[in-house]
Amino acid sequence: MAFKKMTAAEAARFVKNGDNVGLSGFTPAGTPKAVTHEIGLMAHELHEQGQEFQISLFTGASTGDSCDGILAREHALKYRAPYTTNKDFRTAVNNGEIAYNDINLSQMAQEMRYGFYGKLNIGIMEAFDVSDDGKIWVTAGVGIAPTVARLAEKLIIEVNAAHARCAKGLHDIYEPADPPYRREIPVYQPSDHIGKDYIQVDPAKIIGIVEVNIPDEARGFTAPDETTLQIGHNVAQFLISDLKRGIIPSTFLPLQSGVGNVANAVLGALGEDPSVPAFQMYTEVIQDSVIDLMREGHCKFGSSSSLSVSNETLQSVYDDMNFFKDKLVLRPTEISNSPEVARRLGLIAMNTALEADIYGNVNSTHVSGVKMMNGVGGSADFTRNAFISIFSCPSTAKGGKISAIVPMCTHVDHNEHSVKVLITEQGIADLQRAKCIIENCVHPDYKQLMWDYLKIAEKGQTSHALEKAFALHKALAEKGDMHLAEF
Ligand code: 0RQ
Repeated sequence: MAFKKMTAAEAARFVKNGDNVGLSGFTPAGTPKAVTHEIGLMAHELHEQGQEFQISLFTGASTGDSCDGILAREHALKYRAPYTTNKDFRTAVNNGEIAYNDINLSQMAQEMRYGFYGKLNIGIMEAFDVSDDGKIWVTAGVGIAPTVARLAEKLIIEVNAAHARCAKGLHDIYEPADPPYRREIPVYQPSDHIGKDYIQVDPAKIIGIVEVNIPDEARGFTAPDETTLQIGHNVAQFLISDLKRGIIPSTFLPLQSGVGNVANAVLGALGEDPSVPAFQMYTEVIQDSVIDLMREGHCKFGSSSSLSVSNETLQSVYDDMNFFKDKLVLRPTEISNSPEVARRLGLIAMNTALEADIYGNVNSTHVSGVKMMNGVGGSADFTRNAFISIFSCPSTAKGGKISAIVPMCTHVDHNEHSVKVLITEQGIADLQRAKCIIENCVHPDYKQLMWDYLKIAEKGQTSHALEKAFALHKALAEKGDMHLAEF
């Protein structure tokens, strides 16, 4: 390799106070780990010396503790986009310490190219190989890597030996032209390849290579329980019924699935149900359950921006590349989440709500309307453009003290115009009308409260009693339990 080799600590010193920094990867998959950790340590040192040090950070999606975690704890982040899941980051954002721009993931790369965020001073990429002429092969997640590679003034590459070279050929790197020159994105099937398997950069931009051997910081899932299994079963029932009615074509349609415990359980349930046909996925994250479904033949193909799987699963995929090579493709997020492609392919979008209201508006991000949970992620990219958009969640949270179905959402990420189906462990609400949602999705403990609310609501296209719409949230804030709401 013709490039200068350096330690992660040496590489971190190239990052200066006020810099805009971009990373490869999507979720901890494909995200550099060593240099960002060292940036955190450097921030600590500089702050102890009384010096200012904060950066603005741009990624494909969430990262691991070696990035968002340490940088939040060391007060090294001034601005961050577009999505994170880290607990310490969440605390810092909700304390008002970090300017967090929670934007639709499909828009991140193009907005950087449009110049909305200023110039990109430095890009840090995780790769499993780099050629002397500037070809970079990224690892288990792509995210905004092609745009970071092109826009960054300087590039640092973490070559991570934990990712086997046999992953070559798994990626499909394509960056659309910007308006007014953009043409269609020519993906007509989830398995279509439209680009190259590497990112080409001017090698002169690569200021250093950091050799590491660090596994991904995969998040563990809570094992499916009775509630999430029932939600999964209900989603499967809904899809089978729409197939039988001829609403969903008999060839079936590609599935998109969000992240988290609920999404993981739903996919598992779909795979176990023999009446659900073998399916393809066009999605942004492939979780462990999908890899199992591929081995079992339930999932025929997966297009994603990342393999957000446990390290054991990732290694097993790498070990079995002959089997997986023609069943997986990893794409930049603006392609995996492209609204144009989602609408063309007719995706069945399945995402998760924190709360939903009796009209089908969905809050996926803000607890009680104020505290950020994770972010909207790619859920809106798909929800607005899918063939059918399904949201699911347990009907209650926090041991039953919170009803996930409320009269009015305290924050709306997905509105009634896009959300077509709401599913809890209680049942399925296909038509987004108040009575149907209360009858089918609300937990029995909260049904009477909802009927009482409808009784006092002023009649209209969307009936509401505005002064009482947040009575359940008020009861939760004041008495710790939504059951104690009074109208
Ligand atoms: O809290 O962990 O303290 O117990 O929220 O809830 O039920 O474990 O659900 O892991 O599937 O996450 C919406 C957050 C769901 C996720 C969300 C509490 C609950 C628990 C988590 P604890 P569960 P999941 C593709 C698409 C937006 C991004 C997205 C998400 C915690 O799916 O971030 O979809 N989605 N991206 O107790 C207060 C309520 C609550 C509540 C649940 N009503 N009020 N707390 N909780 N409901 C992927 C990407 O974009 C990368």
